[in-house]
Amino acid sequence: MTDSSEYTPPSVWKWDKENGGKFASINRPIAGPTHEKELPVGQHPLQLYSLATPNGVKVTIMLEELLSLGYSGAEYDAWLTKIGDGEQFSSGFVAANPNSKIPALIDLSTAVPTRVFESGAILLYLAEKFGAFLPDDPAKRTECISWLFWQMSSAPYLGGGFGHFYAYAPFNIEYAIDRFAMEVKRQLDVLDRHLADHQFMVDDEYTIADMAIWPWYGSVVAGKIYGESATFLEAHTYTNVVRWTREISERKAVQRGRMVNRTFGDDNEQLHERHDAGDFETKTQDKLGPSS
Ligand SMILES: N[C@@H](CCC(=O)N[C@@H](CS)C(=O)NCC(=O)O)C(=O)O
Repeated sequence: MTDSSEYTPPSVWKWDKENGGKFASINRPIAGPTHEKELPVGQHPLQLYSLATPNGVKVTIMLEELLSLGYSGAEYDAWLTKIGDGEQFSSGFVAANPNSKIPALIDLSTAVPTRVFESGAILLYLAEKFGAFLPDDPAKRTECISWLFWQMSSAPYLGGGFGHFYAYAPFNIEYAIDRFAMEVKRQLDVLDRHLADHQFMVDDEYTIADMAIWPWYGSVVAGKIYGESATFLEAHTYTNVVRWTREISERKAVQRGRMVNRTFGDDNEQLHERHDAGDFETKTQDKLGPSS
């Protein structure tokens, strides 16, 4: 590996397994399983295989929101997928998601089990299955889906672009950080202008669009991801995003959802696996101890 200013690409790219990047041990240029292992299956209709990254949290928030509305069919087992250990490359996980990324959902309540992958697709699937958090009115529904797709296509610039080069790359590349900081600030401004006269992404209706956007952009303005990035991006200046972030953070289902499959942060906020609503009271890491 060389400093970016010295690098001339060869005519054909070759895989350098030791490229020094934070995720070098799991990144590969090929798909498919690396080992045979079935996924565990619990008692509930919905089986979730995930981790509490922003993409994972979208789904656990949705499930907790559905349960808080009384949809018992949304009961779920949340199994921890340790992506740092390559668990997303097991044969069972690849059968659930050929893209080997969390989150992956299997719905056992259908005649034949239904697999759903891609967090946006999972939100849409659950919203349609339960008839919740997706407006019925055609214009509002379209607005909701537009914002959902906006998030899915925009966040890779925030995570894989800005976050990677600002916080994870083995050395700082000014060009890359500049390029992606500019784009993330533009995206924050898109949200800020919209939220100036909308309580939520779709008027005053809290929907799957908020659940998709909050874990990423709410984390930035709350200073929860990528080190000092909130200061670097002057996140506090996006006051409407800050207001919306705070409002969503106060929801009980959101507070529960962000704890599920969480393996970092305070022990009392880490619920590695969730198999029952009571687990929030009895199975967080502060209750189980560090080795569990
Ligand atoms: N577009 C996908 C992205 C999912 C994704 O990137 N998941 C990451 C964690 S946030 C992952 O599983 N990474 C493991 C890997 O890349 O091997 C979604 O929204 O579901």
